[in-house]
Amino acid sequence: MPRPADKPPLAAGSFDFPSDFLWGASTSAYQIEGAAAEDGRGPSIWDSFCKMKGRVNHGHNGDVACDHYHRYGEDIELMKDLGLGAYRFSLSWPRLLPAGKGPVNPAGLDFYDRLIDGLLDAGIEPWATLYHWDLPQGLDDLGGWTNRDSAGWFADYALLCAKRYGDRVRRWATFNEFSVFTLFGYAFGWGAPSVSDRAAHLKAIHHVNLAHGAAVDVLRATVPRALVGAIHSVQPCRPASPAPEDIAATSLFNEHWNLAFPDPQILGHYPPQIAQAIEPYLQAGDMARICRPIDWFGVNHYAPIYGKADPDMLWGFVFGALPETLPRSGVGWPVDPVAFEETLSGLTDRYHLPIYVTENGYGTQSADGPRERDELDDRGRVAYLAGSVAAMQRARQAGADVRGYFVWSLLDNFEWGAGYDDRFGIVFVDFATQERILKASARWYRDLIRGKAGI
Ligand code: IFM
Repeated sequence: MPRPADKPPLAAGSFDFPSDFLWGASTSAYQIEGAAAEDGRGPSIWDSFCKMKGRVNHGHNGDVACDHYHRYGEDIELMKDLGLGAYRFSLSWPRLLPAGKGPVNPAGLDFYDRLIDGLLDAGIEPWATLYHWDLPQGLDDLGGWTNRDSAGWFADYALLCAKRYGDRVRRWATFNEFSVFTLFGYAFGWGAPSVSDRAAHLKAIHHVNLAHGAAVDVLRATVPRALVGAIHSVQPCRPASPAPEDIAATSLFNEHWNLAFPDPQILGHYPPQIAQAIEPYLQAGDMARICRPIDWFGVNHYAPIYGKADPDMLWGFVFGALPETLPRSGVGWPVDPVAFEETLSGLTDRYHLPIYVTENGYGTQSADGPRERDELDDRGRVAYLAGSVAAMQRARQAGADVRGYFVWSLLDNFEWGAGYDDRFGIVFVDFATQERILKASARWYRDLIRGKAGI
């Protein structure tokens, strides 16, 4: 098995993607929209989480973020300038249904009309994600994803979106990164709604799976031409050491991170260790409700995970130390393009669906002040993205059915618990003035899309 360092890089200019390969960028509502208390938007669990002391760096929040709610026109112009074929955004459930269910917010509906129409006018295909972590607080008050009724709430929300936007939006994703928001929100307690409880976590996993299945049915029934998918965070899980306890912990970590959602949704069963634990929450017919045919697999990939045993953690696993030899991104994540290549090939073999890379990107950390300008010459990000595109090309050449790639992210934005310290954008955002400036990576991506950049 060749080690990462032994893989020859592709020669510059050996770029070999078909003309219909889709190049895009992704964002999410809470991370960029701002206007948190404007035009009738209701509170989400992330608004609440940000108010909890010490949970988000510097007490940052998404109240203003990139002010995309007001500046979406300027942002569409940026996308047009970059030559994006598609833009993946998420719809904000609390902006559309302020309490999560019940009365609809007309101003919220109008906002996404304007955004979608603007994208279409610019020749950019809108890809809508129904859920990127911003559960309405009103629903969390009723138990959120731990309440089995959440599947029905989500189906009703999906119906509202499908009816309103289905005439213009063909590409739909039910959820973004199922495993991340359930693990962080209900097991580790590091994200909203900040719970750490086994039963709550298992219920959340199962109900989110049921919600996915219900939404797929709603989308199909309402938008017959819809191409429906789901977006999973897939990162190879490797033990941080050869110790048997680290190997065992990492095997469970892998089931939770990589398999707990796509396996039941596509293969019709939970992975073995989770299947046992989830049994008490299963009702007759549930697996058929979850396993609904979908059209594409969305993969968000960044870096491999190194797992280790930790008896103090809820499930006995936690993130372990990275091998010393592995290069790291500006936020300390491993840089390992071969892991990406293997992930793409592995997904094709396991699920046999067309694949879209719906997130891939590189984080940097910058302090406030003039140092932020260093961000503009983001060579580390260019190298990472070029390495990813080359890995994707190798995977395609080996038979992986990868049809599109969305960089994370179009803009620097609210990076959850890291607040605004961590920047993933190819476009720099000066949060004091809301000025947008193309970084070197944005110019490189534009050239790549035009077929002018080497990888
Ligand atoms: O910013 C997040 C995004 O919301 C989900 N995927 C990972 C990104 C970087 O951490």
